[in-house]
Amino acid sequence: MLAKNEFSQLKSVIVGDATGAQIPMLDKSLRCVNYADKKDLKDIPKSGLYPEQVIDEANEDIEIFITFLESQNIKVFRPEQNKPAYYNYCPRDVLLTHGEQLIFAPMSLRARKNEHLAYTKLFPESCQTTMLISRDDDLYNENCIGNKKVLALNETEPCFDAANVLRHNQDVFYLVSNSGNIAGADALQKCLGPETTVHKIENVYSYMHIDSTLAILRDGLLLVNPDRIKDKSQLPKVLQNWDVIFAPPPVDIGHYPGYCNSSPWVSINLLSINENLVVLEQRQDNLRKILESYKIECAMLPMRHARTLGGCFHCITVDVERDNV
Ligand code: DAV
Repeated sequence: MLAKNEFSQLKSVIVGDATGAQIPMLDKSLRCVNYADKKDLKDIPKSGLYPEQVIDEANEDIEIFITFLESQNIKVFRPEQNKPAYYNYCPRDVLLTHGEQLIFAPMSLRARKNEHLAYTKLFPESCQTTMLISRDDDLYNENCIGNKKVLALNETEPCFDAANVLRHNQDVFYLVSNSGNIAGADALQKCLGPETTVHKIENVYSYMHIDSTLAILRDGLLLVNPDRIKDKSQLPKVLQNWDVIFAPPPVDIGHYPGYCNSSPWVSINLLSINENLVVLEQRQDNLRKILESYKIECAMLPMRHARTLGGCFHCITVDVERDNV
């Protein structure tokens, strides 16, 4: 049984790899999905490998994280080493586990269309669904550039990154944003079947992914980004009676000059080992104190390039197996 929530005891996990991480050639998908906030082309980094220092330091931090996971008796899988067209740093963007299913998402960037191949050999083929799409030019809406009210993706075909999704057993939450359209939520609903409900979250955050906006800590307890969610009424109905922790202001861990793939709110991009233990970036002491007051212990580990590469402990993992309850 594959993981179907974000917090039951973790048994096995995929951890990403920064090796070979690169900025792909600028095309319409990259322009609209990753850089809608950059009006000026000169603010977009040139294509090519990330600086060696970034890759080496990210991999050093990943090794520390893996040592920690193994000390908790968690089995760790790694992406198959290939020459990624983008990167294998964030498996969370690529694949979604839910019960019997492992779904390779129809990802928003053209450069990521083969990224799932780094993971296909890890699992029996029988549980894998690959959602293929064309990513024609008409999928992307350049009016999103400089305008958060216009999303990067049209509705011409289903498109989403798996990191636009959080799971809570039979309820699945899907952020409609530059990296996930409504057609994508509908296609995911079809794929998961009638016993699971995909709840769309709209008009909350226009850019990439759900996991710097919300974290599900346990049944009935949610961590939210107060910059994006001010009030429970913005949440799907099934979450409105949950306890909500409004995250404290993030400690900005900075990024390598000229390379930035995420806001300081990657601070809440945590991985739950179980309901009482999460992994946080080591500088997020304010968040640690609040979580401890809810009896959630925090393993504080380094992830120096979380902002540079666009992912902290949630993004750089996929929880493959958890003790599902
Ligand atoms: O808040 O800038 C982080 C992306 C996480 N995959 C943000 C989005």
